[in-house]
Amino acid sequence: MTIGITCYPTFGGSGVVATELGKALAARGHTVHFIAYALPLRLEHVAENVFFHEVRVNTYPLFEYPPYALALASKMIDVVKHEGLDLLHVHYAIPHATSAVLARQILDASGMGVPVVTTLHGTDITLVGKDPSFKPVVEHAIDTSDGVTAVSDWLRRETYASFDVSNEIEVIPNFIDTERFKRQPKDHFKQAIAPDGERLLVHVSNFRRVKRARDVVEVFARLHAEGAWPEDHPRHGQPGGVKLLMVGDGPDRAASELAVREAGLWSEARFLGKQEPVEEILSIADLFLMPSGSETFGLAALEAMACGVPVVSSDIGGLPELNVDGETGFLRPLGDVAGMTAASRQILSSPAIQARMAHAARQRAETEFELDRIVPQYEAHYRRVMDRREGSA
Ligand code: GMT
Repeated sequence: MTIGITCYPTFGGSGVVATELGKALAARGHTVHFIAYALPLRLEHVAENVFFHEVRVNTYPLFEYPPYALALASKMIDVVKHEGLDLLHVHYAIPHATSAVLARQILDASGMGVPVVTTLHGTDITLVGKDPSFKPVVEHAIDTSDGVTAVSDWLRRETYASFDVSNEIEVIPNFIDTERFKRQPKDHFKQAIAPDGERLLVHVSNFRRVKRARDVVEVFARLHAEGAWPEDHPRHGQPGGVKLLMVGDGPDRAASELAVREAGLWSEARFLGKQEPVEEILSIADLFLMPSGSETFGLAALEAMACGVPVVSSDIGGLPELNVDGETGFLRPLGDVAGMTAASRQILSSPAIQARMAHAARQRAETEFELDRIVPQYEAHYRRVMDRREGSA
């Protein structure tokens, strides 16, 4: 197949999923054309069957708001016509799905229309899309897409509950390359960060409010005060025993740093900023914290699990479909910092529990979310959508 993929190239999990999907499809012999306003971040390697088409929006004094959605639709039309695309797959409904159905409508007039698959990821449904300034347009884009997928069953249900749509939505979860994301021997790195055998708490996010990074700091401060040395450590029962690594950057980073300083724990924590490859950091982690206020799937937690790291997360959104309470980590109610602290201490202070959950986390990533298991679900979805459209022509 020759597939066009549109995504946000620089921010967020939807861009990562779209880019990794495109790379995986190319590795399976398909030709992939990325259409976006910048080169997707993880599209670092050149391949003979992967192409990138940049969408440029001309500025004009009249345009206080450059019409990106229209420039994108025009570029889609151009790529469909000249590269012979079989299908357009857009990630994140706003405005990508609308641009794609517009492009298809224009191409249909000359018999060149291709099916449009829309994948719903997150705030396109849970936040931004619900706003009255977008809602009717999002509903139209979902209902007129030829295929719609959502990254969790929770997101599927939420879409039906919040929007007046009737199109079928197939759940295809996020996926992970377990060859890349696996625990690597990084003992020297761990020794440098935690020289006295402290346990390592890791958080990876874009530090938007919704990630609740300050809850991470609060859990860390409580653990530190109450002591999180493992039960086989000579200092078990004393304060300390835990270090914090904060990975990523965004609006809440400064406030989180301040909270660490105010807690007097600056020497026990490190804010590393944006990091690639994150799997090297996850390889020295003992626990991953994701106290998010909203999370349709939780790709960062899946990356941690693939690296054999148990997860303590909130129990909202799609997280219970990923993190199994008492097995791969613990789920606690949103904002329950005390509960998350107790759950974290249970894992960090018992080497046996930590090892059992680390193993279960890796197993779950491998058996349920491995790339080779999920990518064929997209291929099958594409085939169904193409057959349906051919049948109705
Ligand atoms: O919607 C967002 O806040 C960002 C969004 C994105 O499109 O990058 O992230 C979402 O998509 C990821 C990939 O499907 C999911 O793993 C994340 O859970 C989800 N983020 C939120 O729901 C906050």
